[in-house]
Amino acid sequence: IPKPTPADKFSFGLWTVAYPGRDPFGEPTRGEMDPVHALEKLAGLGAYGVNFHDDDLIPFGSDDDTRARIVERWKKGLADTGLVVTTATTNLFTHPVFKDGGFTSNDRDVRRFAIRKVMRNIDLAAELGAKVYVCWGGREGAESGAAKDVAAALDRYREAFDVLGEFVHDRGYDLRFAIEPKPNEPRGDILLPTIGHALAFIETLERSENVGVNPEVGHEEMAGMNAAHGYAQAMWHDKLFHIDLNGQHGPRYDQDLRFGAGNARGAFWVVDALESGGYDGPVHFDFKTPRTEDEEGVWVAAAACMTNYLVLRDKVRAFRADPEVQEALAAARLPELAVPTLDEGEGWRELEQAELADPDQLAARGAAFEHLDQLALQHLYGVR
Ligand code: 3MF
Ligand code: MG
Ligand code: MG
Ligand code: MG
Repeated sequence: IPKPTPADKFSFGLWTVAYPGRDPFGEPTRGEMDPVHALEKLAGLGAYGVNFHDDDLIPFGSDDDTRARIVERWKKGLADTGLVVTTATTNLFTHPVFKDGGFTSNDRDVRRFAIRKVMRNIDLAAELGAKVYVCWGGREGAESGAAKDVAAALDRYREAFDVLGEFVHDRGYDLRFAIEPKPNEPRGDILLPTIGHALAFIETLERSENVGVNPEVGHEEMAGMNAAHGYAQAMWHDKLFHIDLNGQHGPRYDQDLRFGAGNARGAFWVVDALESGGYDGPVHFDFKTPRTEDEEGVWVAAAACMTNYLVLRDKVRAFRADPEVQEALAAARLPELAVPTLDEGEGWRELEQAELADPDQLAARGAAFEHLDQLALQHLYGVR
């Protein structure tokens, strides 16, 4: 069983390992976790980095002295463990003030408060060396129809990113934003529900080059989407700035299982997409240990996220290197898909005159995809 090392660049949200097991139907089953204890345990397991919401570290409403003390202790914990702050984010969902969202709340005073909350944590993120600032708009949405004017809400969403982009630029921070799409939960319907919605929205921003996406496997699968295809398209747009890996069993509530649990076949293709697409950012996990587990179970699950990534990475590499797979890829015409459809210098006029193949003959050609896919499954199942 492969062992993670910092060179693998695995990172965890502080909120993931510290999740105490609260759900809409039940009280927490585990106690609070000291953030510095989380650093020590994660470093011991071979992780590289951490990511945190402002409120994960500094309880909402802390006075300045408390805040300064917490930050100093956190910095010492980072120095002692060698963990890197890869990413930071803002909690714009827990406090009741955000019940109708942060950037898109109908209440203008809430929106102003939300942007300031983000600015304050960006200052801390930059100080700690984070390179990506994640924005998950979990409360930006609605449960009912007329309550949200989607066009006006998107105007306000854009306004927030434009002013925050200006803030980062004027402060001279080396920090990029990554929007995290999610279809629903905790709102009935969340704005920017998929990778595609987010990518289209980003193009409307003033500093769009500084904004990408942070897709989460489970969020895509909740919407019935193919997560690997989503990651691949985000990379095609040069917009895959960060990733949230976890596990999910199809369209249902957000399970946040450890990576590799849930849709194992989907996880294989996610790792393949990331590896073959050249993703080189932190390999970040956003999972929640089920509330059946005690703290021991939390570390089992955290370690398993990394183990499962490494196992799948070995499997996708073996799959890609397998000579029979290469033959099967050729038989399935993958190299041909990489060839432009029109010849060099050819345009629609030449195509209009060109001699075409006979459609009945084309239709008779088998695609040979089943053999290729079976080879992939045999690698996944460990029989090749
Ligand atoms: C919720 C999430 C969030 C985001 C986090 C980072 C609490 O489903 O995935 O986790 O990942 O807010 O921005
Ligand atoms: Mg999530
Ligand atoms: Mg999730
Ligand atoms: Mg997430």
